[in-house]
Amino acid sequence: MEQSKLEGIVALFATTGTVKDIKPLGEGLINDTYKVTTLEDDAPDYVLQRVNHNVFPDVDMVMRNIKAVTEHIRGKLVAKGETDIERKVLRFIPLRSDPEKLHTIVDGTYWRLMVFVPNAITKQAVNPESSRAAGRAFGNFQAMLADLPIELGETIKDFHNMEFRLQQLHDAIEADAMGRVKEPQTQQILREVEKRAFDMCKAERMGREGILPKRVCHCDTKVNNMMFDYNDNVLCVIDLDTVMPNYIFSDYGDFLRTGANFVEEDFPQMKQVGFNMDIFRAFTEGYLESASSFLLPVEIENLPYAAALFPYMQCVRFLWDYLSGDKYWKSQYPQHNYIRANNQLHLLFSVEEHADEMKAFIAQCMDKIKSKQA
Ligand code: GN1
Ligand code: MG
Repeated sequence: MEQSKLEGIVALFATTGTVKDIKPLGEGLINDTYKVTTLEDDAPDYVLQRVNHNVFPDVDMVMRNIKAVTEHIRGKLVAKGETDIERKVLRFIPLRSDPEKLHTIVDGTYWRLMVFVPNAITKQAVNPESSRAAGRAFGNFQAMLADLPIELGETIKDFHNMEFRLQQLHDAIEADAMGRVKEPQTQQILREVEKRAFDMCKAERMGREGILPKRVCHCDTKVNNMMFDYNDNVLCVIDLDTVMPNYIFSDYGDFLRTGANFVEEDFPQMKQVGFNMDIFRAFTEGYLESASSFLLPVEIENLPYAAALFPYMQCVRFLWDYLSGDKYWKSQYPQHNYIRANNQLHLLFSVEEHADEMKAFIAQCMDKIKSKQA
């Protein structure tokens, strides 16, 4: 997009400083992101973002959620006497024309502006140390939001609803838009998916029975959705569009799906796909340290289920996109979404092999936490 047009959009927000330049930032596939650099040393730099309203149809709801969440977290940090708050929670800039509003619409596209977190980095991969920090940070994020006084909106309806994702897959099989259903490779994955379908929908059943609560979750707890300082400490959680009420399994499971896979989610050599127990142990320890204070026994008991659910769900979602014609995830070659689905299935196999070990480790962590409290 032209520089002058971007500058025009930035000018609608109540910024300080003079814009020096605006350049594309990051590799996000969903929103378009730019870094806005200012001339003055005492003025912050900013991040300008066009929100993809095909993926997030109700941008007003997204921004209402984000406002509630960031203000609540800021309040908690202030109350705790935290220093360096500007690096520990995102700050969105209101419009000059309306201090209550955090986004604007230009030619039918949606834009928002936030302060650029200085001296911070994102990571694509983690080691046990940063996984422990990430576990603590996501547990803390949920803990800080546990007493949010308003109910957040569901910015993508049924986003992590396993029954809905299976229905979507079944509809895609029925339609068979690409003629891919009959492929032996597709059939092989489908057999594995169907075998586990009932068990994997356990969360929805427990929800209906009233024994599993929804809480405020991040719902996209990928490694690269956190900012770290140069010493591997987590500063803050970013990419807040999907923050919504969900089962806590979302945040626990999706981190492990991305962080504990030995390879990237589209790596094509299935032999190298696998679940890294060192990452699992470190993340789980960190997460339980900050989240065990509010988690129910049913949530803790089912963490190994969560670790399996997310590779399974992502396998179903990638296969759905493969069968429907690769419309949701950008694919670089015709089999890309199939490879992604197969990769996630192999990750699931590996998680399943570690089920007993995970259970024992979680019990051990809880014993340690309880004996510290006693
Ligand atoms: C999408 O945009 P990104 O990469 O943060 C997707 C996640 C998937 C992920 C798989 C809104 O996340 O749910 O796990 O791709 N986000 C949305 O790579 O669908
Ligand atoms: Mg992201």
